[in-house]
Amino acid sequence: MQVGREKYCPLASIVIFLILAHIAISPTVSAQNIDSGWILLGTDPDEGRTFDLKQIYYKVEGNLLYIKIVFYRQYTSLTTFDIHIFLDVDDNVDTGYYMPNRELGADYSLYIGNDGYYRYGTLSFIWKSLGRGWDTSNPIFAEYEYYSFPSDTTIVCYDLSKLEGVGNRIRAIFIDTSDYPIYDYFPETGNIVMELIPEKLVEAKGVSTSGLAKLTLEKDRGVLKIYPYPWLGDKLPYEFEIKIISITRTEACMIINIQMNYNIHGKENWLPAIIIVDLISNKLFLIGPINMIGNI
Ligand SMILES: [Ca+2]
Ligand SMILES: [Ca+2]
Repeated sequence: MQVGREKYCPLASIVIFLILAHIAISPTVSAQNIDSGWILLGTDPDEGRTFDLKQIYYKVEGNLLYIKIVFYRQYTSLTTFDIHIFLDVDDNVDTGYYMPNRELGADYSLYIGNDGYYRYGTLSFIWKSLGRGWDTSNPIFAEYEYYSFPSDTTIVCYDLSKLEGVGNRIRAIFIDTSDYPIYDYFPETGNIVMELIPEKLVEAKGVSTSGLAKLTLEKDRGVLKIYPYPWLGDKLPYEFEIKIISITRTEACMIINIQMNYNIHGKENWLPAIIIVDLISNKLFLIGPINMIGNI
């Protein structure tokens, strides 16, 4: 495929400056916005334990991971229930605390209830894995915690940027240890996955330096279509493949480093580019071999 020669657009640097300035002054979303957006990880049967895991939910907002646990029976104090959650944040069984038969290498463990109350006077905390043991000298604390007496629900929220090695998904095992030594596990076997990045990342329509543009990004790849002849509608677009290299998320924006196949005469020619998604104004900016401004 042949494409026209692109000119470097100095507007791009101005756009980056304006976006970064905007990000710096954007207010953050309240961490206490806990009423919507939950994803149900699963429902566990009532196995007759004192509280007993019933439903586990999670959601991701920017760098914040929320976890909500619902019991079959209500608790009336923090000293009576005790939840342990093992988190494989790099999705790599070879790093962290190895859990046999679970295909899980737990890089962190999250404690909710009795352990938090007695050790730190909090609802919850996280310890990092040292391989065989845990780094008890550097606990990580929640950004937001919810409990109530009596209640069948508890919520914790952690800043993922405080954890090392976080990738696109977290594998986890939830254990209600309140009836020690008889445990209630979720899931019963294997592990459960919390996806941090949705399958469909973002879609935008707008204008580029070569015509109308449509950008579609999935979790690790995407495509940019340029329509140089608007009178043909969506016919005969130029298509550029995209590989997603890294995604940095905040409450206000996503900064996505990509490689774009700027193919000339049918030869592969991968070049770096950057996409900035302004989540406040729902605008998208692509700065690379082809520039684009669009609405998401
Ligand atoms: Ca259960
Ligand atoms: Ca791991």
